[in-house]
Amino acid sequence: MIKFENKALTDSKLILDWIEEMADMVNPDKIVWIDGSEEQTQALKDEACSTGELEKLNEEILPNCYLHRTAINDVARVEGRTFICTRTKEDAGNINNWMDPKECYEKLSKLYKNSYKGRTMYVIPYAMGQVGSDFAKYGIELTDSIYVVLNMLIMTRAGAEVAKAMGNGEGFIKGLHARKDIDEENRYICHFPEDNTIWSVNSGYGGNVLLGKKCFALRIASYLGRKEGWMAEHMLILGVEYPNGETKYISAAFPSACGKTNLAMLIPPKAYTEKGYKVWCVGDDIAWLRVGKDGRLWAINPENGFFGVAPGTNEKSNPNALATTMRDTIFTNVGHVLDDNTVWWEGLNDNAPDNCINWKGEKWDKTKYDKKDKVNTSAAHPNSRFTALAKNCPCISKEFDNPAGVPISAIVFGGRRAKTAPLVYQSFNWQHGSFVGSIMASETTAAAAGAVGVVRRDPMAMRPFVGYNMGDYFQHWLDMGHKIPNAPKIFHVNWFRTDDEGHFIWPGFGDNMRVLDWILQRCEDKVEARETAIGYIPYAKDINIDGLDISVDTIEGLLSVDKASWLEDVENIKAFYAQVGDRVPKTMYDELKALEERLSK
Ligand code: OXD
Ligand code: MN
Repeated sequence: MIKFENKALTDSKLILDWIEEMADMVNPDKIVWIDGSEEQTQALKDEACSTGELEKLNEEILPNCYLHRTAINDVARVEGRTFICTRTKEDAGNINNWMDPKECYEKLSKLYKNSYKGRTMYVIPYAMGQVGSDFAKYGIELTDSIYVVLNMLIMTRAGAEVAKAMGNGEGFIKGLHARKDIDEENRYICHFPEDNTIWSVNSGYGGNVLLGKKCFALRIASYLGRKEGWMAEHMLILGVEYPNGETKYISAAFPSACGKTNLAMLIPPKAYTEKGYKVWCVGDDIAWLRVGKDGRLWAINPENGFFGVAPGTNEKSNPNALATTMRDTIFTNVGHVLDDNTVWWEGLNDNAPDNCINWKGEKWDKTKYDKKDKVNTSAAHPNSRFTALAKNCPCISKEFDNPAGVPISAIVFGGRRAKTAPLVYQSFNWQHGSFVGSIMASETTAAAAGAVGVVRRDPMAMRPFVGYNMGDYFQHWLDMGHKIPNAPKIFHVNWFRTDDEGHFIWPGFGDNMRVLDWILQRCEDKVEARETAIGYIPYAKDINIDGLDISVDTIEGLLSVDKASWLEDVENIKAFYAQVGDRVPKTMYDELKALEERLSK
């Protein structure tokens, strides 16, 4: 019989047998259930501080905030080490790494063997979605890391209540994480969608080890969504409140480094706030979408917190995110300001501290900072993070906890394109909108290593997160269109068009509200649009530029469609579809052909 340090939170045989099986393999000294209580959470924080895993920050300035540093070789998600282990390779598809499940279980079992020796196994029962709602799904993560426990307590609803809601455990997601040696060569993030299982080993970095997030809420959930007729998407959800108090909801998918968290927490420009417009954040990263009884698409944010990128977050770019991090937050790999025991990151303000420990744990020399070598010269790692509670966000929507979710009026796709994509366009219908999502792309920036301006296709911003064959995922989007009588309209935006000197033309940030305004007007047939080869484009006069130092001519330019560069893009899309392989639906090829024909006219 398995022995726990504290009272087991379930008597489900299914769950207890599985824990026993895992414990037999990893061989922990102790097994502790995470109940979510204040007392247990505080005791774990104290323990982590005593071992150096966490450092307590200034209680007056940053109450209940902590700092953690990961290993230097373990600072980001690792797509190359992430596997989808379906029985056949075809079911994982060409875009995913695949391993045979049997082979993978065997390989990882060897790595896990006795890996918890001398350590504690923490058992975290957690929910993605509001406990008890139709959307909610449950999981248990076993981990040997207090950092993981404390992050999961922010990012998910976790603890005794959840264990109770899990009942006999039917269908729960089985997650096993072991820090082991943080050995890159033996780092694996493996998903077994056919077994509801996630195994992660040799990492301690958030995206690889907070198994509720990318692993469950996107990879496993996308697989379940296809099977069960719903969608798990890499989307923010926001609500635009009108002066009359009515709120309309938008979900939006962007690849990383396109300002998703900023858009989710947008503060509208004066021209709007003066009239009484407000924007509310429901989620900044993941949306689960289901067809409601009313035939509309309803969305929840299955998470409970934000795992946001710190650098670049400041009073101007995202005051709401900054305010969210001022309490109850775990900072990872940011600079540690010794004078007042606070944190600092590049782009927080102009006061780079003199007396600072960098993300590697070394004394930081701010005079050596080199924009071209941020990883080695900055105080904070470029991918340093804050883990913060959604409920601490000043603009969190009152619907955040609503188990029914919010009805979505518009789905927005976006990418970072210097020239090709206009500021905004609307797809002709759901099928064409799905095609628009499937051809999403971003150009690499000077900030990333490698060539600048290389187009990376990232369908629906889900390239690293679809838990099955990307071609089948496209088909699932098309199929969903037939199941949503009152479907959202689908749009594409691009905040990143540049002039000939490479400067961004559109101001972005809060001014993106002006584009959301047009989008919502289109959803209600309140504004006309111009039909073009790629979709419906606004008349320049219909983008509100009140208070903006931009002319209607500039907007006209931002909305222009250069057919030659689009035709070039068509070739790139053909190559990408070929790479996705033979499960790309014929309908998508038909849409591509139709686009090419319209462009060639
Ligand atoms: C994230 C990501 O951390 O998309 O949200 O990488
Ligand atoms: Mn993300």
